[in-house]
Amino acid sequence: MGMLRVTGYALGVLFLVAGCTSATLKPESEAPDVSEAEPMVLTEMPAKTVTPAASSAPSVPLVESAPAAEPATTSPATLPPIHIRGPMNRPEAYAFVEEMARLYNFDRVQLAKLFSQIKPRPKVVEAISRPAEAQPWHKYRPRFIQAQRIDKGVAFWRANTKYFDAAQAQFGVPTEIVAAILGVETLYGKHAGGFRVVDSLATLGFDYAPRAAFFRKELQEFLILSREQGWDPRAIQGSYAGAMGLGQFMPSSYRRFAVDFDGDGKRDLHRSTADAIGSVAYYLQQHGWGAGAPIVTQASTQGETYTRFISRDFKAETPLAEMRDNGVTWDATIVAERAGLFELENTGGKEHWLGFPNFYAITRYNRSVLYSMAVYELAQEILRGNAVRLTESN
Ligand SMILES: [Ca+2]
Repeated sequence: MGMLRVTGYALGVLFLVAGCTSATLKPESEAPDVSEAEPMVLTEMPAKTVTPAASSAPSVPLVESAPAAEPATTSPATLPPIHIRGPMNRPEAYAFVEEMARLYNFDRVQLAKLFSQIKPRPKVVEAISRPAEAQPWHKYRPRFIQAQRIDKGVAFWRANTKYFDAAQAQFGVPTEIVAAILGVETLYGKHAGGFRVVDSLATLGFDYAPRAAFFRKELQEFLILSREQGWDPRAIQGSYAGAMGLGQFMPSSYRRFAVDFDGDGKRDLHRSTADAIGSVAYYLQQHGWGAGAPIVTQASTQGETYTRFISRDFKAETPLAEMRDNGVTWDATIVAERAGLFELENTGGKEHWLGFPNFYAITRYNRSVLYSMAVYELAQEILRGNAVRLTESN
């Protein structure tokens, strides 16, 4: 989740660069014609077709290093060969499909058809290689703390009060925080991403070595999620990194944290605003959000020993007494036991801030203090904007 979206403009470019190689690597005479128009809902194989390997293969070989053998030799002898056409006709893709069949009982012939329709997108590798979080705070901040995002946030709050109130009551997460996350992620659903999730995840899983294991795991999760939800996996869109819906949930998070908050029996983060609101609140609660607890506050520092608390990997685990003993001071009215210290490069120079466990919970959404700070500040602006509207309407 997080900054995982690009403009629709980029999409046209990607179609042009997609898949124009390796069409002739495999004999195609036995492969059935692949129709993109034909509906595809992933099905589970009857249990008896599962090979004995299923019960003894807990470890999942997801890393790029070991090249898989040709499909004819990886397929158990009792199963007919499968054929993947087009750019995904490569050993790692065959190995992935066989593994999905073995571990999760997918129909390998059906998955081979799906893989024949995957269009790798080299642009998503470029996009993920230059994250917004590489900027200093004073350049990052204006991307999200803007009048349009604040005004739309206030309107979004007022249009969905019923669900925000219910989410706050049930999960303890304030409305403005949930609204700000949806605002930062997708401008309240306006920019939920125009990439086919299966294309993005396959591209990153097979052609982006630094995080190949992560994205192959997400591709697995996406296929399982598609089967659980009854989706045609080719019809699901998301960000260039495979994040879906108003709150930009990655497939694994969708499976674990999406909730049906409007009671229609479906967990629909693409179309249901209520489900998105409830799911973001539930996600934060499950990552340690404490109702009414502090989030973040600016601090002052003296001396040098406080620098030991600053690390790239933010955690809110240092006892505040220890902070105080090392020259850190802050708003004395705040009641908390532990926090993490981080720095922001602002226009006036370096600032120090204390993030509490609730701030840490926001970083579980996107592991960046810049991201979490943007969420916090946008939330405060939405809160103020809503208060003004309430005053005006009375
Ligand atoms: Ca629902």
